[in-house]
Amino acid sequence: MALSAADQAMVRALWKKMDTNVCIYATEALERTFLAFPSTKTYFPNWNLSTGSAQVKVHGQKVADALTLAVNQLHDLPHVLSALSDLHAHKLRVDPINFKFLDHCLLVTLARHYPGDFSPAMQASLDKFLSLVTSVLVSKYR
Ligand code: HNI
Repeated sequence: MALSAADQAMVRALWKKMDTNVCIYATEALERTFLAFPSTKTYFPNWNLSTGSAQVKVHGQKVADALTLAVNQLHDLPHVLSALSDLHAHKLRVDPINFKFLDHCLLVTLARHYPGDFSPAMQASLDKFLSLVTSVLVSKYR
């Protein structure tokens, strides 16, 4: 589903507020995902996935950068995320259900850190944004 102008404004406003902290929250979301949905850990064999892990932090930075890129190029997500889409579908073969788990944990993390901004409308806009990113990342499965 495409984001309305109001959705885009909501998402951009929160991203602006987060500034360079996006990586901290992406890392927390990954930590939550591994704890709340342990089956997600199978995609990272041999990693240290415990809370505070340096490996997860490095990965959180990569996920954060990808999401920030998406926020900055909302009009062109299929193009912007094309390589990541190939990676997750063809190489990593991440089952699409896992994206819902991570998206959920991203929402929980942002709600926790920005309670004053997390109105129902903000939640809906972020949910649409994450669903849109997910739909692109899983678009190449066949
Ligand atoms: Ni994902 C690698 C972004 C969801 C499993 N992932 C990446 C990279 C980015 C990225 C960026 C690094 C690519 C590179 O090094 O070239 N991943 C994203 C985004 C989402 C997402 C934006 C959704 C919001 N990834 C998921 C999910 C899983 C997942 C839900 C599985 C549970 N990703 C991986 C794995 C790798 C990965 C596994 C490879 C890690 C490595 O370095 O070996």
